Amino acid sequence: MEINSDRLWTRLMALGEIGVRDNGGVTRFSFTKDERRAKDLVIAYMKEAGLTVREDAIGNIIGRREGTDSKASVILTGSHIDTVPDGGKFDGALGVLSSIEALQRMQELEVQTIRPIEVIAFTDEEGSRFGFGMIGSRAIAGTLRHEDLEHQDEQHISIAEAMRAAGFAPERIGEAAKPTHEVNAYVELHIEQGKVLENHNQPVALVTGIAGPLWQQFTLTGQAGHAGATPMNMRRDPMQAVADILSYIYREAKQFTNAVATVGKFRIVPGGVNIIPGQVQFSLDLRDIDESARDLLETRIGDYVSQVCKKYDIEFQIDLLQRVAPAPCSTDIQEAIAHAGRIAGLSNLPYVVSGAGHDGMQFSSSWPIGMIFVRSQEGISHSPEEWSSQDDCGVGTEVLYHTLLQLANG
Ligand code: HGY
Ligand code: MN
Ligand code: MN
Repeated sequence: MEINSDRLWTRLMALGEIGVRDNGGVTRFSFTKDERRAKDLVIAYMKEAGLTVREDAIGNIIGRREGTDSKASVILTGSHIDTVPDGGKFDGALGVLSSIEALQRMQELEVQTIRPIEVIAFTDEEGSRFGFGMIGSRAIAGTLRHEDLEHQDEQHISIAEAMRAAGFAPERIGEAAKPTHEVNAYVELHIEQGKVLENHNQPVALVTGIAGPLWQQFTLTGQAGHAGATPMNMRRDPMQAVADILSYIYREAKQFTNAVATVGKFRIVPGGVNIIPGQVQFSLDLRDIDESARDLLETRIGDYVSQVCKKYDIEFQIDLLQRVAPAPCSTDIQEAIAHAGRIAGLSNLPYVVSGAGHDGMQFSSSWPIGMIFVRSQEGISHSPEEWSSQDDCGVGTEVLYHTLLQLANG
């Protein structure tokens, strides 16, 4: 094995300690002190790897290794180091640290590549704090709009305000964009976050495509009232509508082959045991690798919400938080990953569709993208129990190393 899996593992565990909570979950939201500490640790690792390091206008950390042809377009790799609330140590972090490890080994083995390679730790892939994600990769793709920075967190702080407080100038986000001709390809190593690899008893897979997430926020408003003194037939209780809507969402999503629907955030106002809710707010995350199927499910849910709210005399509002198209992975890069797998001693890597979203989706219309998956224990992720073995992380990084060599010399 070319890569140093002990060093990779030590770094993974060290990064995983930043933002860790009593229950073992990791919480590192963008533009917070914990994220800054994590970024500074990643910068130190990039420097140890001999990379030239810079932080761009949106806070992406970029470590660059030069190639022999200074005019050649760059190979990008990396992932994110922000997390969901109470997340794991591997989601995103493994992609950043495995990329650094691969480049550090090239440096130590004095391996030259024609193309330069850049490792990027993208800002805010998860969207956990502001409900709008992948802002670092959107900025690199040149698709992040100034109005996107108006999304607010639960303390009503906008992305732009949080950026300013962290020392960034929101008006300069355009400077982070990479012109399409400057980039040759993007490849990312990530944990699978599902059970396909475990079911195949395989450590590594290659990804054929990434399902597109659609995030909405529903706000239903009725009339708050006394829980004891208000007869059932004299209420405008939004919770009664929500009860019908939630069972419709789960029933309808199951009619589709690959669609998934998740209600992950829920808020009741004013929120008291003896108060009929005045307002109920909930999030909806819809995904499918088939965009038309996902959008059909979205339409059906919207129509149903309208009918139910009419029935219970409830006002409703549906806010779009983010809509990301599903992204195909390049077949050339898939072949390079399959070849790298054989070099690493893995024949017949399983082909997997990613249900989870990733930064590479922001690039799929600008340059070819590819992804390598590493097995997740019991398919668990976005949880303190998220885990991948050192061996699997090592062999995944070995596959990334040989993939990067092929792409950077192609
Ligand atoms: O939501 C996702 O799929 C990813 O974890 N951001
Ligand atoms: Mn995630
Ligand atoms: Mn991730």
